[in-house]
Amino acid sequence: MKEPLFSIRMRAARGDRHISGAERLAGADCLDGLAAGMVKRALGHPKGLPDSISLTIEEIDLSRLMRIGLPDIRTVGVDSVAQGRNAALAGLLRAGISEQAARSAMQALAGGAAPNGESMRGAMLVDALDGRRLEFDAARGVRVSRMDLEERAAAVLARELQAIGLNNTHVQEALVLAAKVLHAPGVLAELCWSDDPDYTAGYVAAPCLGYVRFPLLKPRGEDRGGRAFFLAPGTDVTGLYRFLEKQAVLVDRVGRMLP
Ligand code: PML
Ligand code: MG
Ligand code: MG
Ligand code: MG
Repeated sequence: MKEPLFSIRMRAARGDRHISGAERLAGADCLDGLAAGMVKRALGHPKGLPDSISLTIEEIDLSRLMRIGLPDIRTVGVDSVAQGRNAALAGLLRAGISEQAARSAMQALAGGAAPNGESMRGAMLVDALDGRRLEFDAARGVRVSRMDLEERAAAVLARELQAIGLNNTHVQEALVLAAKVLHAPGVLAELCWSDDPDYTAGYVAAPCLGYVRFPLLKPRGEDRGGRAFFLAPGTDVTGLYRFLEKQAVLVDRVGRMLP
């Protein structure tokens, strides 16, 4: 990527309802095209028309850029939402999350984890043992920011996802986000299902599991969804916010596509 490197990010909302967000890292010559694409994406979102779209562009300190790889990716076929959620629960238990914490996070995602009963802008933070919510602001949560795929890795990923019929923006972006989250200090696992009404898939990611997808974690038409990051008890939450929101991360290699 060309230097200097910039973080460009978009957030779209209608009132206190989160509509859409996007994150990229890019050289100056790409910023106008990316900005136009992000505005178009915000205006065409299935959650409806936003009444505000924020775009932020900031130069990255390259001396502090961190390079990481993507987790391995696997899809577990399920026939129903109940089966999908049970399989996701089993994955979280294998990753060392307590049943109480896993169930309460799922219940929160299903019921709208923000105080207004809708999806949060960012992710919830959940104590992996007792299930307590640890984010500082329950409407906002923590937004994972300042990460992207390096160009060569993006080309390899697109080719490999294409071969298994999964080359879409949801999967690509979720993989990059999960990669950063799995490198965050104190995070033991992540649970996500989409807040987009027409996208029913989600995943559990953990260092011991990789990125495990479930095609059905919520009913079609449902727009409540989001992310929960499970934290080892005693995690420095302020430090974790700093890492997730501020540390620039470039993903420069892909994981394996597992059967
Ligand atoms: C989102 O884009 O709203 C999150 C999508 C999570 C699942 C992506 C996948 O299909 O692996
Ligand atoms: Mg999104
Ligand atoms: Mg995540
Ligand atoms: Mg979404």
